[in-house]
This record gives sequence, C-alpha cells and structure tokens, in this order.
Amino acid sequence: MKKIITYGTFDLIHTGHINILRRAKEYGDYLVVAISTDEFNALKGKKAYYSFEQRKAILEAIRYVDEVIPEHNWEQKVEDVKKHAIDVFVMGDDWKGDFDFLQDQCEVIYLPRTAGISTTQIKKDLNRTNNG
Ligand code: C2G
Repeated sequence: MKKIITYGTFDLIHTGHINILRRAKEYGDYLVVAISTDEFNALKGKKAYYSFEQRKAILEAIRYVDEVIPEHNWEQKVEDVKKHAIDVFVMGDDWKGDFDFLQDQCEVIYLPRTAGISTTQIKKDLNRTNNG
C-alpha cells in the first residue's frame, strides 16, 4: 500500500484544499493529512476560524482522506514519515524546497497551488460584505 502525507491548517475548506487533497491521493492508495493544532497555528501566526476538532471532522469526511493526525510543530515530519511508513510527501508549491530534507526518506512532491482562492481571501471578502 502506497502511503502519502500532506500538512496544513485546512481552515474554511475550499476548492484549493480539495484540489491538492485529490491530486495528492493520486500518488498512492492511502492519504494521511496532518492538520495544525490550534496551538501550532498560533505559532504559525494563524488563527483558524474552525477549531482543530471541527477541521479534523471536516477533513475526515472528504473522500480522498484516509486518516487525519495532529501537527503539533515544524519538527515532527521526519518522525511522521517513519511512524506512518510514508512513501510520498506532497505540499503546495508555495512551500517549494522547504521540505527537501525529507527526500532521503520519501518522495517529495510540490503541486501548483489553485489560483485565486485562499482562506485569507475568503475572510477578507466576508468582512467586506458584512461591513457594507
Ligand atoms: N493550497 C493550495 N491552493 C490554495 C490554497 C492552499 O494548493 N489556493 C494548499 C497549500 O499549498 C497547502 C495546503 O493547501 O499545501 C494547505 O494549505 P493551508 O491550510 O494554508 O496550510 P499552510 O498554512 O500552508 O500550512 O507544516 C506545513 C504547514 O502546516 C502548512
């Protein structure tokens, strides 16, 4: 069984997230998604709208996702790849190069981001609409 892993906050799920999850799954048979805990998001300077538990429940309902695990820190990826016997690590290409250190453990693939959509943009648009 070929296992894939990807990481992210996955807040306010949108088609950009769905696209990368669908394309990541195409590289194997089993997709593990590590989602940032609320505490780690604070470290990333991000505040998710949905809590970790809500984001986890939403991801587990997506057909491409087989397992959801917590992402507590930047350092856990080496351990995760070992522990989950991962064959392929996939991230959006805004991270291109940042995780090449995993190349001696597994295949590292960066996929093009979906243009024109992001959680930040959604929040901005909603604020503008609500505030007239
Ligand atoms: N993404 C995408 N297209 C978009 C928006 C996001 O392909 N329009 C991808 C990102 O490249 C990333 C994944 O969706 O691979 C999750 O994006 P975020 O939830 O914004 O995650 P991020 O803040 O990049 O956290 O250790 C890695 C971090 O946890 C990644």
